[in-house]
Amino acid sequence: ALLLVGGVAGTAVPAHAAAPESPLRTIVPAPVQVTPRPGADFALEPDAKILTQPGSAEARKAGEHLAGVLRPSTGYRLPVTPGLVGKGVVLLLVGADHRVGAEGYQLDVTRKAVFIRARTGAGLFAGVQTLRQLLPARVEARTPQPGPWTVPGGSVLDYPRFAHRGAMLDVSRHFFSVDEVKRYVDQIAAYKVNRLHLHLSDDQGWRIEIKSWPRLTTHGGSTEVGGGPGGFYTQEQYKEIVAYAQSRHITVIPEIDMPGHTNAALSSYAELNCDGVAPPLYTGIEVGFSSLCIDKEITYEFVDDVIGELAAITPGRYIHIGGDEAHATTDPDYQTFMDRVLPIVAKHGKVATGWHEFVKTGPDPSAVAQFWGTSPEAPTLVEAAARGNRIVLSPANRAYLDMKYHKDTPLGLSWAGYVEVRDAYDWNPGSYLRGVPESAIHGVEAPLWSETLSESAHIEYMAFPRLAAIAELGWSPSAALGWDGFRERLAAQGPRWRAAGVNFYASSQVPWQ
Ligand code: TNX
Repeated sequence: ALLLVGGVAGTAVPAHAAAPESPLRTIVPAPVQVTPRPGADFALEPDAKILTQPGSAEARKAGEHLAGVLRPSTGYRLPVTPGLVGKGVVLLLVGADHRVGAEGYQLDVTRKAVFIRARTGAGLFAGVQTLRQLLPARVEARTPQPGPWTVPGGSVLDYPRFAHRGAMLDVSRHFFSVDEVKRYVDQIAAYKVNRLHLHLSDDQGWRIEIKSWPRLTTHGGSTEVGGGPGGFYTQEQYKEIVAYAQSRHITVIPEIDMPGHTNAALSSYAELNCDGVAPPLYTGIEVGFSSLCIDKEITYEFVDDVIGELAAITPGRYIHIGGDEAHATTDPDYQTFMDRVLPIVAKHGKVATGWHEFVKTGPDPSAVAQFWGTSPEAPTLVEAAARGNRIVLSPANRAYLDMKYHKDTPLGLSWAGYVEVRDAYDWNPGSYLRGVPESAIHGVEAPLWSETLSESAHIEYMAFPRLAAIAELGWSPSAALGWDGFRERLAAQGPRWRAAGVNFYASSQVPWQ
């Protein structure tokens, strides 16, 4: 069977050689290489099996995930069993081209079977996401749909351009439940996003249980923007989110925003304030008014406890320390603060990442800076890149999912302008920052701030379709990018989102199917 797979690779021809309506042409993010093979369509039938590499728990997990997607809509049994040969979908951890690396895959569709080969579970999972998009859109429905379930004949060779393909969710301005976060995890995983940055603290709410400082959540988590009840994750619930994301090959990056954006903490503990007086809870949307007390030793005991507890329940290597909009902290104080806090992150075995302001303090080269500016002229980032720091790009006028699409968008903000789908898509992360080489770019991330958003339908309206645009910039090779192609590929996602019940914004820039 393996020889057969190797033998059907065929001559690489571009995706547009496929029939105009073929889903091979509309995969998002665009794959590295697509080779249509007319006449070799595969039909998934009621007795199909999902065969996984014998002895591989990772292949089995990818198989179970695929079965979980396919069973509700097809109504088929789709047993997941170890094996290499049979009618159905075969997931293999042998025989993949070395180019697929740690997250890529090869997918081969023949008349007898669909083969997905990778070198890791993450690669198989990515291949499974592509296979979903090769099936009819109604496969995304959660109730039984009519067949046939045809996959177009051909091959895909695919792997990511950047290591970091992130989505950020602000659970502080409005709290989102564990189930709401999981729903978003599933939606972003379909576009090969591999990082979920959770903005866990801000002026309006502290959302993660810290056992040594319990009032952070009992008091600091008790409200949100607009005065609603807020909420927080217990450490067990946080671990549940982390594990759920991990099962989708997404690493959680938790953020504790400091030294600004800390009113919820300052309100919870009077001793964290320079004047010893706890301010009231805050439910507005102004920024830049709060600061931890830089000169008090208890500030660093607090940070040590918080980072320590968070590091212990976070398997990923990064902790995000915020650092943005510290307008209530003087420059020398900001420097003092970062000089104390960055070693605390390292002491707990983690690598620091933060909003780009913090690189002006000269962190060690392992630190990753998240750029959120609106101008490609950013001297402090040129210097940081020259010192060896890597950069995640989230330019607000491109990648901010909370910006309105246009003046009448009912949700969102507009301080960075309106961000239509084309604005979100039409830029090149490799050459965006003047004087920063592509080798310094760790990846891209789409932040979703929640001042105006309080439920999943709001998240979806702002994230889709723009999240798919940022995901493609993070994954696809620059040769595959281009607005004209993207809007066609995006158009094919519409029926998928409708079938899945995703409340997307049907931009007039896209010729929706
Ligand atoms: C700026 S971007 C902020 C956030 C706001 C966001 C709203 C950044 C690092 N800070 O505090 O929520 O704008 O778009």
